[in-house]
Amino acid sequence: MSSTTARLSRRGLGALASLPADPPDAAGIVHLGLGRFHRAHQALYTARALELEPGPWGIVGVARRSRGVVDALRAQDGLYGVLELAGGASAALVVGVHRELLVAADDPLAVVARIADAATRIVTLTVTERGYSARSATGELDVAQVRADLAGSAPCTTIGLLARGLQRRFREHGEPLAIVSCDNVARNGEHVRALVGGFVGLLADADAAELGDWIARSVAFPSTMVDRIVPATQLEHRRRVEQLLGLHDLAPVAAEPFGMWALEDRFPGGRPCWERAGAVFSDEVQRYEQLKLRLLNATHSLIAYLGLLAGERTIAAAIARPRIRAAAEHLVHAELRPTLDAPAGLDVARYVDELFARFDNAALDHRTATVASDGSLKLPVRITGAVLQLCDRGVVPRALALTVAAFIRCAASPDAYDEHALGEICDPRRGWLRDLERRSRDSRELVRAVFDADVFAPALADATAFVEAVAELHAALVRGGHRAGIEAAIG
Ligand code: CS2
Repeated sequence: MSSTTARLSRRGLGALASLPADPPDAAGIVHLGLGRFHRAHQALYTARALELEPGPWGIVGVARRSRGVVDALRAQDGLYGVLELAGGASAALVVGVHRELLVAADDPLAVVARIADAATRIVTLTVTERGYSARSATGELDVAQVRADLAGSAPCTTIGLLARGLQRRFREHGEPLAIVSCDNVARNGEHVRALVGGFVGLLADADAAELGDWIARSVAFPSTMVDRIVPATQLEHRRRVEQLLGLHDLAPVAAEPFGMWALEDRFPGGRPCWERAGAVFSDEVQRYEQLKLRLLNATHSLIAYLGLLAGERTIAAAIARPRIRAAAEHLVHAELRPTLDAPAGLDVARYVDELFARFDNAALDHRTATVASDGSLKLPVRITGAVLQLCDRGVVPRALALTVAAFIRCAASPDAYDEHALGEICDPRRGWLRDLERRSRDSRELVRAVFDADVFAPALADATAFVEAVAELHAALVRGGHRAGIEAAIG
């Protein structure tokens, strides 16, 4: 990349247009989690909506810890490029919808103050499955993770920041607010409501009960389904953005052209006209969410784990292997589709065709190790409902069992795939899984121990036939790698 190219900035934009054209003059939205997904999804929907209908909706972007992205965006007047990659074609646009940028770890009380500010009407979140301080098996608040926030005044967890921000809001003026999770968590609105409620219920403050009542009356937690594949930004993506913009961008994001956002329309303080930017307001968000978490995310996980075992670095390369494709198609058509109630008007067959074309998008360079990371938090959300539904009908879903077996194989066994070439999987349970594998005599013992721990819901541990299928398929993966696993699962 050329070091002589001018830096992206409002002044340097020249003939390039940014979206929206004018910098936001108010900040009605606080967003926690300034990662790539936010920048390529809600921030872009907001920028497009503002372009079509101006309003008091700039974003205060809050990174949890990462000073890098905040420094980069500050240096560029909040601007960044979004690179859309469609097969051979690519296009870049400049987005500038952030009005202020903060790092929560450096200045938690400023974040609390912004959430409490009467001008803030919406708080959105993309903090990943990890960011909710919840137990994966039950979804309940993991009190150990928020203990310091319960005791102190400068919170360091998302739930602590939200609860302390609401407390101050309640004490200062009591204006209503919407808190909107945009993470891949089932019934994400309800989930955050319960976690914030759990935190407030443990506060020792004299007004804690009144605060709880006020939250019930004045804070909405609409559920949402978010969708857009946003890979880690690779050097090639950066080069392309620089070529297309003619400016050097320190914080570009690359994304597929596809995007989808379904939300419940409960915004007591108002909202941008996101529907004009393509979002869908619906009473069937749970159906959208289920469809997406199962068809896209569960299948993504299967492709990622089998891909690692097959030595593939990217999702597109993994799904290009006929056996892996067959396993993914079996999972989608034979196991997941029969568990879904599609939202009215959504053509599932078309969605699935488009889904496989999205997985095939090689320009994204979407890494298998990225999708495979945090499986101990992702898989419970992605597979549990479908497995239980199918087991209730007397069917043992073998491709879902293969997904879990391949996760355990990749995360627990140091020799399962070439970490050096393909990248390490990050997972909060990785050390524990490795230790468990060392101590287990065989696949059966290992898999049983995983289900008996608090990773998956207890109901899954009771689905004996499913657990046995996972153990059998894990043994096949150990014996003959991904081929033997797929063969044993679907023939
Ligand atoms: C992926 C998701 O990394 C993963 O686990 O399955 O990030 C996926 O790309 C998005 O949910 C797509 O909307």
